[in-house]
Amino acid sequence: MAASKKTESKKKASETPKKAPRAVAPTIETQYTEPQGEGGETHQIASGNIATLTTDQGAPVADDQNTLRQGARGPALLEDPHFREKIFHFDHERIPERVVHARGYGAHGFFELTKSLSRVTRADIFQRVGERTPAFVRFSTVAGNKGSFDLARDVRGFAVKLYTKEGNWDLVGNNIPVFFIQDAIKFPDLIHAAKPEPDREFPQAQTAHDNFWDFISLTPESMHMVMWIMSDRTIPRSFRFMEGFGVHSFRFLDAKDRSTFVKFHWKPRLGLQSVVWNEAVKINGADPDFHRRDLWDAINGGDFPEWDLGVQIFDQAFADRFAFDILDPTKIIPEEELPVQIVGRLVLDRVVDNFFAETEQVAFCTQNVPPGIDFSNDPLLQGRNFSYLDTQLKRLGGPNFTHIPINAPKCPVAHFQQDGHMAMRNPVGRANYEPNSWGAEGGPRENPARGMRSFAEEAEGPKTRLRPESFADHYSQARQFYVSQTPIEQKHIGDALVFELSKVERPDIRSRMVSHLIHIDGELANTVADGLALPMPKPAIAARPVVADLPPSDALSILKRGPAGFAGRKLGILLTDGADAALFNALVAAAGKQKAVYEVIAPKIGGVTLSDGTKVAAKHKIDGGPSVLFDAVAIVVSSEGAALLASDGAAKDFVNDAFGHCKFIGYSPEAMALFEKAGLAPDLDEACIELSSKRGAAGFVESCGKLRHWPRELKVDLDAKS
Ligand code: HDE
Repeated sequence: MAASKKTESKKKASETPKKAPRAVAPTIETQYTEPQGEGGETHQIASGNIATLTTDQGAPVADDQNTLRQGARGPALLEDPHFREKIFHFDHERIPERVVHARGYGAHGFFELTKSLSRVTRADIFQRVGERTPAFVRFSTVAGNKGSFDLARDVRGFAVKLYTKEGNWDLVGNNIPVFFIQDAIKFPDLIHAAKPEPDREFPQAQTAHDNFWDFISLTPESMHMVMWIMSDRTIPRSFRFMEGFGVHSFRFLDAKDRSTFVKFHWKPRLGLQSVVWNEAVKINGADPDFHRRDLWDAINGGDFPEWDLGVQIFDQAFADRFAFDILDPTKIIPEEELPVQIVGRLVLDRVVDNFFAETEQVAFCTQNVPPGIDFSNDPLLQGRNFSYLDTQLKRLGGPNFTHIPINAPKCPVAHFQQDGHMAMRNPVGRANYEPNSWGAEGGPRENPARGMRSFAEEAEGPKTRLRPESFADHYSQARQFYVSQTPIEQKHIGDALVFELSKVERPDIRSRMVSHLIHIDGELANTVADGLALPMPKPAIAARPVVADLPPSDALSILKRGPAGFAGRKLGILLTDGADAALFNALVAAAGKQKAVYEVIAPKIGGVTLSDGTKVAAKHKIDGGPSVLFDAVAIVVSSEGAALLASDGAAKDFVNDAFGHCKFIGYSPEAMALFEKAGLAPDLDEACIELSSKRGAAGFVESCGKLRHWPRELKVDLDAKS
């Protein structure tokens, strides 16, 4: 009470000069500390080079702490323009989140052409080797809302905006090369089924529920995609270690409008990597922002993520003889059958300045293609071309979203569209129509030579709602994907199916799903039925006989496309007071040599004092830095430190999780006391490496490049044992 009276008297004293808005002269030193309530906070007043706070209209603001009141304890006055405007703006801060792909993270960079494609396309971006085109990329999950966690089991969006000299090209792809459905008309059903169930609004950001599997098990065309989403592709270690795909067949058009088909691929230079499911679940608790933090840290640390752009180019003759319809988005063209040619690289080298302005407001539209790139008749792509423009109108509130800097082309824009909400780019001059006779002042004119032209594809036939026969094989490529995986990857697919279907309440849905798996792989169907304790159902009716002998494709496996070393990965070093300084230094040097990063975890955030007296600051306290946040861990402790950790639940979880997730573990001999208490000592294997010398540290970090010691999983997992 006393304090508020004090505030009241201060306000009274300053009432007179406040009658008119008063700019605080920026050169006058006016910083003061005065009690503003119980807490007596400090407020900074404009001075020196600190700018003066203003309203949206530019009027300087004198007091940003108190609304205008009738007497210090009286009612607020509606006339207070600053309060009114501030709250008004706040109340309207959010725009509708994306109906899908709401959670995402973006960064800037460039595309550089390494091989000219001028033979097959006149697209300007593909003409001159060495030329760079500015790019913005947004990665996303599909099902979760904007605030959901990063390690949801989900498809990742991989949307690339290329600001070419002939207009923006949006290649709006995913980290999986096929999709659930063949026709855009089923998209709302698919997404409704995947999103939280409408009555209860859960579960968030996951497909492990009845509605999703009900829809999927009634949609055989999804089976190829089911194999991909149940693989570790949907729990990537980071955006930096995943592939991207344009999915659909597109067309390239050359200078004479001759067409070749093309499929686009992004291949990460650092190799593919995913986490394991139990780890994903724990990462979501430990750091729900794991993927966005990873991208932010890597770019800010100068370790710019990089992808090669690959193209599969083919003609109509190839399309005619290929075993599947190249318009069917549930099919791939295996790389072994049609090699991927690398034609450029994409580098992300700048984080955003403002998340909302750039990542939230970026608007991708599949229909944004420059001259020289054209669409195929893929019915999913055709539906998307309509949908994306439509969604931006809703999300960004009007037709002028290309005036927002992140969406604005970086080449000249000239047309007769005008006005509308928030118009920023307003044409001058008299003519706003065409044709006109105002000559050069009459505005832009069409340009048949440079302009966008479509492929003159012949089309005829009755108007109909028919799915082509050539889209009817739903299992053969699903099987091909499955048999292309390493045994441990196959196990993960089985585990994921058992996990997801165990969350499904209705036994008939579980059973219906297994009835499809029988066509994909008998062993997989057995594993899943057994994991669910379910009698084996009859096989689903297949519209086409399954082609069981499609050759395995190594390109479909994550592990066969893993990294060459530990570069770009993160080592967690758990330290205690008295830990061996030489060993710590050797680990740090070895990590640096491998172009990996490291972070220190310690009992207290203030850090530790090593054996030689040096102090090392910690990045994490043990329970804030569990081992799931690292690709490999080293436990470097003194005897006293080990004894201390052996009594700590979080420290025991740290080593147990690292072990259970098949990570490489380096340790100083003293750490054995912790392993014993954690119950691990008898099980330590060759990927648990004692670090007794400097050379040992270097060898350990090199081994970490293998990322996981998979044989261990078979010993620590009940599903593997049963
Ligand atoms: Fe999308 N999709 N989608 N999609 N999609 C959207 O557009 C849609 C599909 C993809 O980071 C929306 O701006 C339909 C396939 C990505 O901003 C919306 C169909 C693929 C992103 C939309 C599909 C994608 C979206 C929501 C079936 C992989 C995020 C907000 C015909 C090739 C882009 C928005 C970003 C976003 C519609 C299917 C990828 C509603 C109708 C297939 C990466 O317009």
